Amino acid sequence: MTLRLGVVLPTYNERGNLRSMIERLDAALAGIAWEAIVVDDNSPDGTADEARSIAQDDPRVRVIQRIGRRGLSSAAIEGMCATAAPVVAVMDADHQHDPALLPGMLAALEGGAFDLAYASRFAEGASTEAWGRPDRVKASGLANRIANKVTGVELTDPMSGYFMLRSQVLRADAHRLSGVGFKILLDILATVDAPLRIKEFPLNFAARADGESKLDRTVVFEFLVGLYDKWLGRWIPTRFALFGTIGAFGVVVHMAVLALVLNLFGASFAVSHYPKEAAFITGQTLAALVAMTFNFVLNNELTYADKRLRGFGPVLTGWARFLLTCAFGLLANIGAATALVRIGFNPYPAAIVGIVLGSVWNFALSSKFVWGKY
Ligand SMILES: Nc1nc2c(ncn2[C@@H]2O[C@H](COP(=O)(O)OP(=O)(O)O)[C@@H](O)[C@H]2O)c(=O)[nH]1
Ligand SMILES: [Mg+2]
Repeated sequence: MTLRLGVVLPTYNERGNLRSMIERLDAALAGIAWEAIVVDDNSPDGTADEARSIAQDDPRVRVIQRIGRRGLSSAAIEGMCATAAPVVAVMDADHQHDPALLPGMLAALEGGAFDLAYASRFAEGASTEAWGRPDRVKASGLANRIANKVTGVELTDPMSGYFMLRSQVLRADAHRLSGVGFKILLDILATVDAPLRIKEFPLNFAARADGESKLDRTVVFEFLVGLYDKWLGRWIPTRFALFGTIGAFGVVVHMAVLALVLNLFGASFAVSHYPKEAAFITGQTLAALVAMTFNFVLNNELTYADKRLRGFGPVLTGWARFLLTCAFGLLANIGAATALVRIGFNPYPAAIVGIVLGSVWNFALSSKFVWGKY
């Protein structure tokens, strides 16, 4: 039997869902030669081991275990490139996507009338009741409306994570996909130039079987980041843009804390010999600490959401490393700006150069030293 369909299952902590998921694929795809590719980002719950254990008895199941990487989109892309099947599908491993739709989707593609089939949570006849998450339904609805505006493709659910297309179409443009975030279908729609003939399948979106959602908190944020990455990311890398934006907010925080200290405690320093300086030094130090902590927390939550430090120990170490990085960044900033002023630059542009240099330094170093592997 010639292989007809590859099913990519990106997983993160789905150990408890995997075996029954493969059983359901087997039942739904009776009579079709298929394989499943589990792309696991080294889940701490041992999902990859579970996948290998299933694969020992069922060689149609294959495993890609990625080390030190996170991300649904890039996992899906790598899985889709790893199959020899002419048609490839991507679906969640948590039973929210009904495998019974697969044969119909495959028939639509193999019949030649369509290039892409996908399951919509919001099409006529679909439902999201069983999901039990009205908040997520709302967020997805909003994101879908924006997505339709910017891609110009009118779909009821471009944010769907359940779709199928010819592997060749995917591979032809795989190098141009952004691979950031989790909206892989949207990424494909916005990237592939050839007009795609799309068939929609209404989906009864189920509740997740076992475990918890990885994407709950960040849906709308990740969506916006994905859009940015698609349109501006090639000029200013997405992470740096986030880092810089948070840094700018950090400056505001710094000024607020400084003003607070000067206003509240400025007077009580009047007894000392150098009243103004003492208040200022205290305020400036406190403000810098608060601003750096603010930046650290926000970068940990947003810029590096995929590598987020968790737990008391790792967060504390990360925070200390971030402060250290910023201290060196400040030296680079002041050093460069001073050097420019010495050779006759106007102080303000010199200050800007210093700030940019310090930020690049902070970004480069913290990405390795705080959130990377050092
Ligand atoms: N490889 C990989 N899979 C992921 C990642 N995040 C989520 N997934 C998987 O992608 C699918 C959808 O994620 P889920 O948390 O259920 O998101 P939700 O359905 O939007 O709440 C599930 O099979 C997850 O295990 C990731 O960073 N890497
Ligand atoms: Mg899910």
